[in-house]
Amino acid sequence: MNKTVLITGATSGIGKSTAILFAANNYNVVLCGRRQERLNALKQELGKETKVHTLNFDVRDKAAVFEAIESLPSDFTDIDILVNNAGNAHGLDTIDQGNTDDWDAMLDINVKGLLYVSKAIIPKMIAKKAGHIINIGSTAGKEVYPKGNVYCASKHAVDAITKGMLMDLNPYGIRVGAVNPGLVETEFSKVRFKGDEHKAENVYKGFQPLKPEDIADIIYFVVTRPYHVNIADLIVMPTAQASATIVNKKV
Ligand code: NDP
Ligand code: 8X3
Repeated sequence: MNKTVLITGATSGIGKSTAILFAANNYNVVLCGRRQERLNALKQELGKETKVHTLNFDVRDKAAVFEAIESLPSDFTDIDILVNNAGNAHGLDTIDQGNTDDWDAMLDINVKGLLYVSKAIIPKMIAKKAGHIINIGSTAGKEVYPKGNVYCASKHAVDAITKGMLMDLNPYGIRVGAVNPGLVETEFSKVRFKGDEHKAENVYKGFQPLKPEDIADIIYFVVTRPYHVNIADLIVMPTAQASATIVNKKV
């Protein structure tokens, strides 16, 4: 029987590439996000290859998260793999200049949203004593960079939550790990800079950033190791990047 993967933030970037790769490998896929047109389009595309279900909810909305997971049709309730990927940076400001709505968004989406989705799915994994949770952290969860303050805090929280999940779910044979990317060219910077395409493009100029497909490949690798192998933590950066602030740009 095909395994089922639920991916949050599947309408764009890393989540979308991950959905495409898992569908191509015959996993049943649950696509989550808020942009319905994108969910529909991806369902149409991937539905040619595998079973696909879409869930439209905002991870910040606790009730909506639980309702959405409860609404899964029987073909999709048995979730083998959860990819907690939904998230973004909002703004890039010094702590004194930071916008409190941006702070709320980052902590509510990247931290609390990840917790709500996990809380809705973990009991099902505990009941069957099986499952695999991949949290998408960041190099921003391993180090702090200027003006990154609250985004870095949110990803440090993901790092801590991943470690806690690993410990707490250990008795049930559930695998838990984080994939922590450096600079990946997605809509991430467009969201961070509130639609300013010029600022967003500049982030990835002068070097070869990671592509979302690179991260999807790694997630797929992590998931397809033999059961006794759990990749608990993994950092991946473009070759041109050595840390959050050291990028070998040729411009
Ligand atoms: P994108 O902006 O391309 O994708 C973000 C995804 O998250 C979208 O599918 C979006 O869907 C979803 N999302 C955002 N907010 C919400 C919300 N409130 N409720 C539900 N879904 C939401 O960025 P990436 O693919 O780059 O980001 C994916 C993850 O990777 C994030 O956790 C990010 O922090 C992390 N990351 C990214 C890096 C990068 O350089 N790009 C590096 C390291 C980590 P929709 O808008 O339809 O809801
Ligand atoms: C995304 C990578 O360096 O923009 O998490 O914070 S960075």
